Amino acid sequence: MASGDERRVALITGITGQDGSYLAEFLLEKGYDVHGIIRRASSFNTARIQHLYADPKCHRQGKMKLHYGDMTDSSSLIKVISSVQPTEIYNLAAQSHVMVSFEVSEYTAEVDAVGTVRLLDAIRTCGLEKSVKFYHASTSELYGRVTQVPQNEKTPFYPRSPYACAKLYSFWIVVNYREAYNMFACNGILFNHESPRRGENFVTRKVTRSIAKIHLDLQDVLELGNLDAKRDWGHAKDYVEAMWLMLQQPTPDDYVIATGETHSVRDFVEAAFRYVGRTIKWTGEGVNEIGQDAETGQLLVKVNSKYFRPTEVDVLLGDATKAREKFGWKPTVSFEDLVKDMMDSDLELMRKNPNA
Ligand code: NDP
Ligand code: GDR
Repeated sequence: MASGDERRVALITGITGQDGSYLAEFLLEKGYDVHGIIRRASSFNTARIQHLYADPKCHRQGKMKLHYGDMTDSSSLIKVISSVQPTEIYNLAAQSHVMVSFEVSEYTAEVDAVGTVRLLDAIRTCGLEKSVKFYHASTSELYGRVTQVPQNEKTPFYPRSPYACAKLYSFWIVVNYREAYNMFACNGILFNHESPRRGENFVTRKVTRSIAKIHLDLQDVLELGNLDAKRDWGHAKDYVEAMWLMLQQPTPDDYVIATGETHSVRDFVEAAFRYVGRTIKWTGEGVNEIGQDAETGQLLVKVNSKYFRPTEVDVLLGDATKAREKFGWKPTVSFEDLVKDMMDSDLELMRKNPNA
């Protein structure tokens, strides 16, 4: 595509995921034609974008189109890129669960590491490397065993999981293709971001789902792993805007996106219980720790060693000064409001469908 192309055509890998769904909404709102790559699955995997697909403005007028493909299949990536001729590509597809990456380490590397270079090479095969703008979903997990708090773009990496090792490769291949082929390619080093659309087995969503169920007498106890891990949790809606902003800058670069606040898993649990009017009293230590209702003594939280990771990331706290100074990005949703948004959504979900 010639430079000076005025079309606004985005291709999103991972469009069915938490971030992909918010990003698709955001780009459609901005007037983009949005294309997404979806995987074949034995049951529907488009729940998060169903509302967009059903919207006549998006689907029937051709503003949003889905294409089958897979990050492990170069030919599908080439076919989609060649037919869509995107002006921006957002690479969000990944096996994104850190704990699961210890179980399926080779597959995680295939998708999260080799998948990225497949996609970059597909862009080159289609002759779009001079025109397309490329965003890659990098991660605070790269900081792993913490050497510096807070973490910024200059903090050394020390990955602590097969997921983080795969994402480390992707980070550097994006930098390398930027330097080698002059591609407009950016890494967004995003710290944890959550929402009512967060996958059910990430800790925040697991907590809000379980507490909603406990509140409605649909579940007895919440079982968790390491309560002392600390994360810098923001809202996914804020973070997809940062992805887009990176691609609107005059030159490509890598940016940390974070709130600049950190909270432990324990803090999150306490805040979510507080939202439904309960205070937790903790007793015991390590795998023997429990959380009880401070008034009634009811057992509410148990630690289960099966949720502990072989190697843990203890504390993440991001410094997003560069993104703020370069393009004015800052988070709009506080920790308490994030908890509220997720709790409200899960309470409503469980009231409507107790088996959810
Ligand atoms: P999700 O797990 O919600 O979504 C992942 C997406 O990738 C899904 O659409 C999934 O499809 C797709 N996918 C997985 N494997 C493949 C494959 N082999 N081929 C094609 N598509 C595939 O992740 P998030 O939305 O939370 O995160 C988006 C990206 O950002 C990921 O790369 C993640 O690693 C990264 N990231 C996330 C952070 C966060 O806090 N959320 C922080 C930093 C980085 P399906 O629906 O079919 O499973
Ligand atoms: P994380 O998110 O590993 O930071 O990766 P997750 O929510 O899975 O874990 C956060 C912390 O909570 C602790 N924890 C538990 N985690 C889960 N999933 N389930 C539990 O029962 C539990 N109990 C305690 C974990 O040990 C950990 O310390 C997320 C993903 O979105 C990645 O794709 C992304 O790159 C990073 O965030 C930034």
